[in-house]
Amino acid sequence: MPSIFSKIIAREIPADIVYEDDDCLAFRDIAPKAPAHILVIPKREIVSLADLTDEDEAVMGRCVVVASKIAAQEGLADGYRLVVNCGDDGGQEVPHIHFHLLGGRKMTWPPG
Ligand code: D5M
Repeated sequence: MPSIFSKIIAREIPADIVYEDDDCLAFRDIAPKAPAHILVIPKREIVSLADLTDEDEAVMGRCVVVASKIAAQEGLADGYRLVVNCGDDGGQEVPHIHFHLLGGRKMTWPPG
């Protein structure tokens, strides 16, 4: 089932895109929770971590490498956090798997 992120991939709705390749897209979160808050997504429609299969291994690995490169581009030399929310208890709202890249401030632990 296409989500709002599929519409961003298709350029049907606008987004502040910071990176794109054949497999991944990254754009700024519309409701940032940190000075830098970027979402990195596979273009493939995967709902959540709970839906991953062996075929998704390469694209998910690619998303992590992309997040690392973006963090460097954003100047997050003091560190950052890469988060995936999964399902209701995990706080996932958009049913298209995504990494939250958060940085630019000191993070707290544990998350709420
Ligand atoms: O996080 C879903 C995230 O997606 C949340 O931080 C807001 C963000 N979001 C929702 N719609 C948009 C658009 N249109 N552009 C950019 N960012 C968006 P979750 O982990 O599912 O709770």
